[in-house]
Amino acid sequence: MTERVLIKDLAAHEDGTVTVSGWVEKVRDQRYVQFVVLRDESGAVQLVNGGVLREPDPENPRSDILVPRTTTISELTHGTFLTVTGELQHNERVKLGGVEIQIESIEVITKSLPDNPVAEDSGIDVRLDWRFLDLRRPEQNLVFRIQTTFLHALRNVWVERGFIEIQTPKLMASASESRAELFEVEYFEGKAFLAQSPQFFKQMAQAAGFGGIFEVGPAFRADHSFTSRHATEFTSIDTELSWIDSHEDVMELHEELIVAGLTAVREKHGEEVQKLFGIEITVPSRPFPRIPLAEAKELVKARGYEVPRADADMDPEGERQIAAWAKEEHGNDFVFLTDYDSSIRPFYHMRHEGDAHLTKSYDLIYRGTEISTGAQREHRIDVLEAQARDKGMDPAELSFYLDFFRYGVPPHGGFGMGLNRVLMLMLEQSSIREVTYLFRGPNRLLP
Ligand code: AMO
Repeated sequence: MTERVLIKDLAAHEDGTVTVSGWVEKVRDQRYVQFVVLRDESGAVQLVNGGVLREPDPENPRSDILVPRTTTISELTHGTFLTVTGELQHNERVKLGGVEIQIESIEVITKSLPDNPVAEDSGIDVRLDWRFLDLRRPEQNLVFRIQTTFLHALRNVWVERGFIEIQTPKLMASASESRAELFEVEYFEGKAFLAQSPQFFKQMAQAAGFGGIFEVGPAFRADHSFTSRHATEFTSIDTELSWIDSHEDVMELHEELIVAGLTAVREKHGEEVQKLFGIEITVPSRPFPRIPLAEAKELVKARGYEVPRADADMDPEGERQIAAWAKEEHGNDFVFLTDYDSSIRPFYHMRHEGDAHLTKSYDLIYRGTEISTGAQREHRIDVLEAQARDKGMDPAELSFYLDFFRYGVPPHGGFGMGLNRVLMLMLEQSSIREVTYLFRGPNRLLP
């Protein structure tokens, strides 16, 4: 492979011959000097042709100060991919990184069509149509380096705790969450459904004796909505663990993972995030505030907002209000809403012993938006079957799942967390479209 220097490393590199590769961002073609701004995945640098002293040519007295302009440079189009070798020079007067490269040779690897379809002020739809061009922007590149760091930090926690990573099937014979948001696909002579969550299979790992497990994978929801936080396909971070006493144990693991992820992002990318997004990565202190849903609704009411339906989940404005309360009272961007009413929770959530209307479950709110649902699961088959019937479900349809509970299963619980929502909120972006590699929504299946 060609010895290529990443542009971000040029400032620390000693003067001398270097080779860099990247995309042409700008060409300034002057009478005696040509400038090219070249960008790679790590940064941008100025390339110069001309304006340097050379050995005088006795035949041509002016050649001592002028290097000929080249049409190779004049004709470079935005986005053309080059490899350039030249003389690296540190020069404080160069605004772009304090270095420049005097071009010695240029190799045009691939030319770009001259009209860039993505302009600085292009709207999100144009940017998503041309996502590969949009992703060349340094802040977009940073999003995915942050995602890598965040997931790596989570994996470290799981691996240190001895959790096993699993990959569960995304083609299923039944729904895994609500029937309403289910994608049905043709499956040979029959039909299949796209997995809405690995819920059943992560619980199966508990019956299989895996103990702690995790999965980071796609989840599908036929959600015909166009909000900033819904996609039809998203990345779900899932974990499940055995031997818990209650949903409190799940919340503790959840906190540990969030703090590890944000700490790693802050340490590795904090400065760059400050520079490119103008924001701080903040790490929450533990424990995050916890508040039962019913109390949260009262608190929100006292703040002057009434959640429209008392028997329903918190609505988006309610979530914003409770987040404002958590920030004001506890200085925390995160808050757990706990003990949801069983009428608004799935059949597999365990209910409280003394009060069967309340579940041992929670949602985690980050900066006013739900990022997670978690719970202790019901592991007693008779209770589980009764809860399924209670929800109007036919236990026969769920027999493959219910069988997990007929042969001995430890008490367990877990959570699912939307990766795209976490990134959107962490980086204070207006939509998950900005932080999803390739967004999928009701109107978008391309590229
Ligand atoms: P739930 O349905 O609440 O719970 O989903 C968990 C988390 O997944 C994310 N999410 C979405 N993100 C983007 N677009 C969507 N359409 C979308 N739908 C959900 C959210 C949400 O909080 N099986 C349970 C989890 C569990 O109990 O382990 C479940 O799927 O961030």
